[in-house]
Amino acid sequence: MRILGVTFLRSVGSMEERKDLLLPEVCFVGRSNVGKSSMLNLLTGSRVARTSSTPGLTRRINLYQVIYEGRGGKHPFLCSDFPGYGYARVSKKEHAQWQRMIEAYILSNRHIKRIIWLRDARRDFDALDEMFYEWARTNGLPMSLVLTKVDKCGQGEIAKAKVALQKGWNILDPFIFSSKSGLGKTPLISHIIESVEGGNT
Ligand SMILES: Nc1nc2c(ncn2[C@@H]2O[C@H](COP(=O)(O)OP(=O)(O)O)[C@@H](O)[C@H]2O)c(=O)[nH]1
Ligand SMILES: [Mg+2]
Repeated sequence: MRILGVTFLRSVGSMEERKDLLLPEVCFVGRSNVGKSSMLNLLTGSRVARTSSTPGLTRRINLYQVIYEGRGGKHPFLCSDFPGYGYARVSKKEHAQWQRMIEAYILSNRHIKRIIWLRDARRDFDALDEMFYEWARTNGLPMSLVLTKVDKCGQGEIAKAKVALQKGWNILDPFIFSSKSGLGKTPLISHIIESVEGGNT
């Protein structure tokens, strides 16, 4: 299973603006600055997504077409890079707008095969993470958790983060990932392609 190429398609603010694209979709969501764009670049071996050390700039959902080779040959899927939540300088009102847009997009989108939820391996859950996780769970969304930036962690820290997730949230076996070192790239690509090839839509 491999990824062969990627191209940027468009930025959208609603499902309406993407409904002509009849492709299975995988969403990358998480806090601002957690490493969503870097992950997309690493997984696709490209520099297609803009990464930034200044968080909070993306307001729309960036759609990319990814070509992969799976069991059934070569096919495209959509990868959506979501605007991040939890950016400190965003007002309550702006956050509410973000939430409405994301919720409407996800709930009205029948093409979604998986939501890849990125979290910094070193951070504990806060109110926003909790809200997002509970919302996704309540709506029965197919979601996988990726702990990012593990190049900054020791083995002990990763193990501790896993235990906390299991105890506090009943989340088992998150993916361990680093865009910097490339750790976890192969299993994550396999997981994404398997999600695209299986399940709903
Ligand atoms: N050390 C380390 N830094 C990372 C990693 N992934 C992203 N970053 C850095 O974190 C910042 C935000 O990354 P970006 O991909 O733009 O995050 P996004 O806002 O979620 O799209 C950038 O400065 C990246 O270089 C990682 O795995 N390890
Ligand atoms: Mg980004």
